[in-house]
Amino acid sequence: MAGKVISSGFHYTTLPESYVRPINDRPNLSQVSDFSHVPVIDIGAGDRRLVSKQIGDACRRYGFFQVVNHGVPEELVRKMEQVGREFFELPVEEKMKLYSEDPTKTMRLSTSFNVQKEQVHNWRDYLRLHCYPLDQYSPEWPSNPSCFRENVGNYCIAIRDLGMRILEFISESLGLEKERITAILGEQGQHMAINHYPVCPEPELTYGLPGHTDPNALTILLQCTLVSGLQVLKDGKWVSVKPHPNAFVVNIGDQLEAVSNGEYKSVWHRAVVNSDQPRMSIASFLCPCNDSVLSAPNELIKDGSTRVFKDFTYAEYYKKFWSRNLDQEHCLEFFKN
Ligand SMILES: O=C(O)CCC(=O)C(=O)O
Repeated sequence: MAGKVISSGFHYTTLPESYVRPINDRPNLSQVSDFSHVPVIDIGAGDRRLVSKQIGDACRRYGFFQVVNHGVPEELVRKMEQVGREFFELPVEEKMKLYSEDPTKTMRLSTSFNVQKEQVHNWRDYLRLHCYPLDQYSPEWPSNPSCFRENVGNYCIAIRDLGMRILEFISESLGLEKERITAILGEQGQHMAINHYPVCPEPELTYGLPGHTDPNALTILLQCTLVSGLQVLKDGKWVSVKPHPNAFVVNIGDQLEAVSNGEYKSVWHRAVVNSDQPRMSIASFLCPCNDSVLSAPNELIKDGSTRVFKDFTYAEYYKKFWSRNLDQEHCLEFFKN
């Protein structure tokens, strides 16, 4: 079992065979440009109409944006990063106590993406946590490092609040009442993936995470330590999203694409690795309530437009998502009318 995670302390000089992608499925890093146009939106600016317009434009054109002046205290972010780093520095035997390949588990350390389904592995270890309701889930989180639960819990509360504020802006940007989208999503769950990408001996041959879209509603990503790695598909080309100091990267997940009747896109993105330094990213996912029906509100079906997607529950969607490999066709395709 201990051989399964790559953050084992072992120093790799070549990439193990099971991580090597076929030639037509490699990151082609030299062809990736820096994305200078990632909208960076000051969401504390005060002018609600302007902020929701900027967010709406970003959702329509890119499916993602960065937010600054977001109200999440820097101290909370620093403590979250620190405890995430300390966790992955623990001895491998300690970490492996939490290892599982079962995606239905509410707390687990794992590796790659879906080890039991995929053909080629990804250069990533991750700690996946359910985070809401906090009182229900935090007692099962790692107790080592000792401040893990406190630091992660405080971060989760602040991120959830930020996510709800962003969803209100998104709702308004679609011309809907502020609470309309959150009402459709129901009592939302919250998950977190602390992604650790160790130094990779041959980054040209593999991915940290291959291209995928997110199955949830909204993702709030912290790119730690300002090491680049996130890339987004824009107009058919992969572009790098350079970390912006004190910013979170926000992207629309599949459920917001469905609820917006396809107006906002859940974009393909991926993580690449590098041979110089490890990288950590912390993804927080807001997920609709399991039995919420993800259906675009009638207000959005106008001027002769039709419903792009069938009605489905989040539980149905999530099951389908995890039954597949990550980089197959867009999971929403299965739910189109
Ligand atoms: O590490 C990153 O920048 C991307 C992470 C990601 O896409 C994910 O956790 O789903």
